[in-house]
Amino acid sequence: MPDQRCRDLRVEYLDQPLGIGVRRPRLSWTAAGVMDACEIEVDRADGEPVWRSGRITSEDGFPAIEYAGAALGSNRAYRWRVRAWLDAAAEPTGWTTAAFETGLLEASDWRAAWIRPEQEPTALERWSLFDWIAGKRPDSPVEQRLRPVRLMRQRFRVRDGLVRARLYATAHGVYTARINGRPVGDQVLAPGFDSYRHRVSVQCYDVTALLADGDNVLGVALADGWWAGRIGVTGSSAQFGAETSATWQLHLDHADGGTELIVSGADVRSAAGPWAYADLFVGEHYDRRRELPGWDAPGFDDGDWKPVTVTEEDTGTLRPFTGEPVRRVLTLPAVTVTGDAEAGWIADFGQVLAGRVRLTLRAAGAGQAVTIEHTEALAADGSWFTNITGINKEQTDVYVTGGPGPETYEPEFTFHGFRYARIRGAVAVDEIQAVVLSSDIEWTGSFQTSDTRLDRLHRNVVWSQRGNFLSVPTDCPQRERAGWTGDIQVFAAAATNNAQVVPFLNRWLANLRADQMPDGRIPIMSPYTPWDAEHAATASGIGGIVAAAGWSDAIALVPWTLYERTGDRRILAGNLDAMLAWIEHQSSPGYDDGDHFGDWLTPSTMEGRPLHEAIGIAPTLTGPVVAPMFRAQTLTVTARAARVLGRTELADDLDRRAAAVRASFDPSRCFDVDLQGMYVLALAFDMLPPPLRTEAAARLAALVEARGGRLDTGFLSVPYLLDVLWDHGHRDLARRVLWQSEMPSWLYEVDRGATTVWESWDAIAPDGTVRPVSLNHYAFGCVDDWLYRRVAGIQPTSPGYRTVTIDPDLSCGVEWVRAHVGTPYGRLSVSWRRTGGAPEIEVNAPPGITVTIRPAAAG
Ligand code: RAM
Repeated sequence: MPDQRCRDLRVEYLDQPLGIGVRRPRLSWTAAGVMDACEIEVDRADGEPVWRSGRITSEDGFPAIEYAGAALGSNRAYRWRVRAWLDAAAEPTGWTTAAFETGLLEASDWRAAWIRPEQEPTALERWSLFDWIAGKRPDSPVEQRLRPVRLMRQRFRVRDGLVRARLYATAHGVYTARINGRPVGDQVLAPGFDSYRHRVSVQCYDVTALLADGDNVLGVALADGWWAGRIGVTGSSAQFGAETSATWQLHLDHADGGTELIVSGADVRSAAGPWAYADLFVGEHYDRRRELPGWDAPGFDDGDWKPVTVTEEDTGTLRPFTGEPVRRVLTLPAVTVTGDAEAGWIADFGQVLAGRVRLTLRAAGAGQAVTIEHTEALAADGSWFTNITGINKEQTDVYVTGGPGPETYEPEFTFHGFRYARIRGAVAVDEIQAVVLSSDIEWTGSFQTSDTRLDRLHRNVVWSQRGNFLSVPTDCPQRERAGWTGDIQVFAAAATNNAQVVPFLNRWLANLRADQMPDGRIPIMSPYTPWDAEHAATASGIGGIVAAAGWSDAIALVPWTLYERTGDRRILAGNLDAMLAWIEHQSSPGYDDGDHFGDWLTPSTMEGRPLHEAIGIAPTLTGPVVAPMFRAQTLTVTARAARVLGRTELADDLDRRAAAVRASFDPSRCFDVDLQGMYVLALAFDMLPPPLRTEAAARLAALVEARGGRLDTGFLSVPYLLDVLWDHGHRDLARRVLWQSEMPSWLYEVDRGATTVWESWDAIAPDGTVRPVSLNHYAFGCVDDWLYRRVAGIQPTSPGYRTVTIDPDLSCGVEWVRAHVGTPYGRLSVSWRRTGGAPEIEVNAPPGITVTIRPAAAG
């Protein structure tokens, strides 16, 4: 008898998480058969039972249950176990056990104060979009404008009999914490990026093994990060505050039942350390000679360190961190190193990525400066060139050697978007690696075909997802690094195939809701900084946009996508009010004709024009058309959400409003603008009366043909292009667009050696000229969803893959495909092969999923 027990136990989608902040966590697993019922038991770690579910059935038959026992306490460890009744068997399976821990759930749990190490405030640098376009730059060098990372040190005693210790810590800034000389965990850039005015994530670390009986030291290094450093579209500094601070509390549990709390307070002392400065955008400057050995351990003399100031900063914004932290997820060796000591060594890591360089080097002695610059592309002739424009986007690290002999350096408080690094300095470099940083999400999908170009396209999308799922979903990891709502709106579906993105996107959605304005506006970026708001208020045109069609609609479309792929209604429930408030703003007079980004970066509107001029055309031309279309779509999607949540009257009302928007939509708007994207969206969002649909589809096909089978869609329409062509009988054209290798097209990028998805199709021109745009933007990578759905053929037909149609396009131009996705029931894999004779399709579906196999007819 095979082991039938439940596997892959998860709490809030995570494997044995610490410090969760949810009072009724979602417990889930995979089952070895169709689950008729299940039973769950949850105990405190000391054995005290808190929940006995008895035999229960789960909502919709998913192997997932929301905790419904006694209230969970703060900072508690729990064990839980589950067994299931499968395939109509009379007896349940055996039990499977896992664990989780809660964080600090109540505001009153936070006893510690915010403390501020002695510091000069960050230089206030406030730039506008206009300054960027005008090419303005700060007039003093970085060394004069940036300031040292602060070190903080707290001594405390631990009595014997310690059994469990949890450190809760966070910062207005970014920090690393160490106890007795050892790091408290492997997270980087904690606490991550949040809309700090509203919420600041608190990390929870298991530090039991780091503590000793008697004297202990907690050391915290604190840098500017997203709080005070240069960030965002404008590269302005101090967007949340000009001074950094931190707060922490260490909970100690003893064998005798006693507990103790060590909190950040006036006893902490501070000093500057080896970092002359550290900034997420500019880079960091580390001087090994200025290290203070032993500063984070007992026995160090901190007599000349300065006291810290206890501040009145709000602790009411603190929230337990949810999701996966940013970690070093991969290390890549340099593929080639060229150049010489004088001009600099250029390392090529063979891959555009987000992260930083780790160097092992030797110098003749102390005090040798080494600079590390970063770029995503070299010029056509192979010479050094940087594609990233903007203010404060230097991406340059400086390391000063500490002595002869090998030393290893990796920056700590910065990251860069790059493929190449140039290293200059009078040193011998023994080893060069790229350390890849990303939110450490669980990668649950794969896609492979007989065609290496299609595979490369898929891998490029995965790499862009990796590089831009870095604390929040960003547009790009080198230039703005901002949580642009439109970018994730178009990419969310593709993202779900590759990875379990719910925890990551749930935290971002919490930020997005927090950023929603009292009048219902959902900002174009989240986290939205106070400077973003101030800047928008004084700017005009694109720079003055606060909320926009297709961007702000992320509040409805992203949760809906997550629901479709997971069946988790809580995602809808948690966002419904925010959707409704957004709808009210969207319905206000003048919305459609306000400023929007429109079908952003539509290729034909950009051709032959300088970039700064070209980007304004699609917004003006297409903004007033896409606005009512997204208004209708968001009403429809919100109606669906309301219906799922049992709010039938509300759903009916929203449906009526959606129908009214569609009825009043003037189809001639699409025909007047006459761009592919307008027809695509009008058809995808059902904006046209039946007779005009065929006409619009025919016009779309004619436009694609007229451009030689090339797409001419911008950000908002590109996710729907291939589906719309396919659904309206233009299957061959959809295939042609996918396989197109002339610019603009996905495979053009692949043929030009792309290793990530580009912001703009012409980022590298046919003659090799590199344009000053990002090479790592996942938005156009939304086509990856088509690869899974149509090339592999995995099409969820009900929420959470309860029913799936396997409907691959066997005429898509490849001989075989192998793909899999993670579903709430477990891994669903499909492979098909076509070699002359009858096609073979193999599907491996976990129990609980109903699969229909229906390969698309050729044509
Ligand atoms: C660009 C960003 C992003 C886009 C906005 C409108 O600068 O990189 O991709 O959403 O502008």
